[in-house]
Amino acid sequence: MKLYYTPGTCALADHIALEWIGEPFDAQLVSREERKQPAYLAINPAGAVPALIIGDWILTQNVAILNYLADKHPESKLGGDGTPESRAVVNQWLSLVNSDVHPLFKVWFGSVAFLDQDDIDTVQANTRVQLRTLFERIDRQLDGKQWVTGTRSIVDPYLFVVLRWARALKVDLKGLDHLHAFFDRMEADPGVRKALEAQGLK
Ligand SMILES: N[C@@H](CCC(=O)N[C@@H](CS)C(=O)NCC(=O)O)C(=O)O
Repeated sequence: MKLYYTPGTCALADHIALEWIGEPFDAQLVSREERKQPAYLAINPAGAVPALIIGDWILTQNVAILNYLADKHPESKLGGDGTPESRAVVNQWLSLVNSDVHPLFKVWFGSVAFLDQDDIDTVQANTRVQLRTLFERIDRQLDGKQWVTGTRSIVDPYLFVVLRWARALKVDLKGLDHLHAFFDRMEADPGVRKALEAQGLK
């Protein structure tokens, strides 16, 4: 099994999940430039990471990969406790991170490519507000919990990744103490540390 990643991207979520699961895998670094080259486009025509190769099967899209890993390893309980309800809750929060939080960063970075500075400032200010609102919701969910759904799941590494981005961009996370405590716990987690070190981020 081979995971294609660019350091610090959303592929870090899969990297952490693989460390938690403990199945042997190769981590293959792909640079920004390499993502646009024919060799990588043959793996993922979108030129994006993550991509997971299992034998001669290629799987792309972060939530598909995370769900596949959880389903392949039910003993990890990263997809819930086996009930449809717990699975639905995992997917509910996974969707929030993947479909609501993550795309705001695409807007943030994408704006730089085609807008003038005034418009970039407006877009980014608006994006900060929307991110704050979403992180407030996740902070409330984490009240009294170590993990987003109550037990460790594939949601947590993806949340950790977008939180790293938010902190790097100095999104206002003031007072979101459950979120900060979650981030600190994740940073101290052995599997997370191993993935961060492997990606040269520690
Ligand atoms: N919908 C894709 C998006 C993946 C994605 O946005 N990957 C980013 C890194 S976090 C990337 O490789 N972007 C490069 C590009 O799209 O050109 C997924 O969820 O896997």
